[in-house]
Amino acid sequence: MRGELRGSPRIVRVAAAQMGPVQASDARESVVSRLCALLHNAADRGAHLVVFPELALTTFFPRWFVENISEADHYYEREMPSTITAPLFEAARERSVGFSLGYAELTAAGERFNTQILVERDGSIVGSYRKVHVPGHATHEPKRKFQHAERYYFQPSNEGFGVWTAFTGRIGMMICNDRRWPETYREMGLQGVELILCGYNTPLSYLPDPSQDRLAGFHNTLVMQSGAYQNGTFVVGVAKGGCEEGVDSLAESQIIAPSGEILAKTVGNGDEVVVADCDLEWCKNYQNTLFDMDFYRRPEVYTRLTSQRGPRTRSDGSELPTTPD
Ligand code: ING
Repeated sequence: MRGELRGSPRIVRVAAAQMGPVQASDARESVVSRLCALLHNAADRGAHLVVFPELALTTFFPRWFVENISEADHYYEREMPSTITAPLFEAARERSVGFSLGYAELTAAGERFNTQILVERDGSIVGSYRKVHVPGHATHEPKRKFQHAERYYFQPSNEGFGVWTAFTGRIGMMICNDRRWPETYREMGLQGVELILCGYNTPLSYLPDPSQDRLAGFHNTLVMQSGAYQNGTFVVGVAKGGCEEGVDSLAESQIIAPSGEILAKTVGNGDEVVVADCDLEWCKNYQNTLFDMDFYRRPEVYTRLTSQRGPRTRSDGSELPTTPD
């Protein structure tokens, strides 16, 4: 075990820039103005890096189903930046503040991803991440009060999880449902991640099991605190909250330390900035002791983690039929 604890500080002042709802009628220009105001607010408070929510530029359009998917094309970005989003990049350069932004991506090849980018303090795009764990459903489910048809509008990325060297450390990204899966954090933990940036749009009602609704906030913070602690990394979760097109969505954006402690948390469900000084050296206190992976992990024993998608046995021990991959 390496045992080395935190050395001279490597402080990144991070801002969680939570958004309130974006209604379907809200023009992108007005949304970009809100994002710029949030960035300036964060910059005024000395932030180096501003984290925005998932699908920050539009309303959460997977709540509706359209038979002809090209009717939804206007919700996607074909280029980043575009003339409409350029003001955000300009504001970032002007204030020497980096940011992470979630948006719907439509590639020249016609692929549709739920995407998040990392932009350095000079306005250059450092990296791009496409959502791996796509929740919800792929066909119209008319019985639902509202759809969650992400599997119709976005294809799951096969690119996995990246970690980039920027902002004096190792920065990773994940999007919304990704935060509920421990594999997400470990894949980045095994790349030495020190700060994971996550945007989310989470309705307060989970139609497949309403008994989970009262636990939406608890589950949100549970998974991010656990992921942070178990990988010795900071985690920043940023919501698009409030009542969006009649759907109440979780807010509770927060900045979490490698200890699992919450350093900052929003109190409203609208546009709101919270800031925390993240000393990336703090990660060493966990990554080089209790969670020294090179010393303690047993990948030779974890054979099921990548060879199986789901369990092979029922609760009575009988074998499940193997599903074709
Ligand atoms: N949203 C959800 C999330 O994982 C969901 C999926 C919806 C979970 C409703 C619980 C309740 O937070 C996205 N966008 O992944």
